[in-house]
Amino acid sequence: MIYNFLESSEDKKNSEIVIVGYPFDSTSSFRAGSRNGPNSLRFFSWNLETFSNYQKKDIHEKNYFDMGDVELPFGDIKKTNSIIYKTTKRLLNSKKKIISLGGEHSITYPIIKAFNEYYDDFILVVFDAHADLREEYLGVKFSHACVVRNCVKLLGEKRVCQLGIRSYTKEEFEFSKKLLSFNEDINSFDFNLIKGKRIYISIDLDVLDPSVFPGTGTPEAGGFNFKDFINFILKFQDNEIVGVDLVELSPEHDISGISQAAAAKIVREIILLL
Ligand SMILES: [Mn+2]
Repeated sequence: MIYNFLESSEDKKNSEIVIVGYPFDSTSSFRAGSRNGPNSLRFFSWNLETFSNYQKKDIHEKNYFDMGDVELPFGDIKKTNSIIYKTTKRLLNSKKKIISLGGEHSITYPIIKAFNEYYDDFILVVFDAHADLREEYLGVKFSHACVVRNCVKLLGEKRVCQLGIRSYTKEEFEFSKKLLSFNEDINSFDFNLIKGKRIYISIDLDVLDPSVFPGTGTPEAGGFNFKDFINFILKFQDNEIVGVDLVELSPEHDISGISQAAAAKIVREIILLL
């Protein structure tokens, strides 16, 4: 049984928001499995109310359409990136706001490439436990371990913020000093840096603490609890959010379902923020 996201509209043409899944996990450096992320998130979304207890609004106030997962050639990162890029371009050209579900974090690069051709001024805000600032990983330039470095090449250093980061090499740490912001402790993030700016938000769900989000390939101790994370992203409600992706949910690493439930609830809040 394949689900769509909670009570999704059937009308793609008139929907302002489109949810799309990219079930790709072929460069995962530790434990693969995020290809099953989008559908498990959809399944768990049916356990949610459409009304947000945080924002006191119902997602039916928005018109959102879940177009399902895009078929991808697993094992071919180049072709996969090209398909993700073209899909994103097509959705942007039809004026959709896009929530992209991974899959692994590598999917963010072709998405950002398309967004950067459509909007030339947004700030990329990345939540992650890992810096992902490597030039290459095991010889693979488009690995999920390099995704933010590749985005910096597209956007420039001063259009990238990283939040919640607690795992990096010495080289990545040195490089991070060039970015607009790089914070392990989110309380030190200066919201003035993005005041009045358009933002794109990329959420690697391993930014959450493994005790609340064990269902991911590369868990890293010392992260956000769920409520702090939701409260933090709600602070972006005054910014124009041009797009969002959620990546690295690997459901087979969490038989309890708490990770899937957390991820689905974050998507509900994101729909209301867009
Ligand atoms: Mn990560």
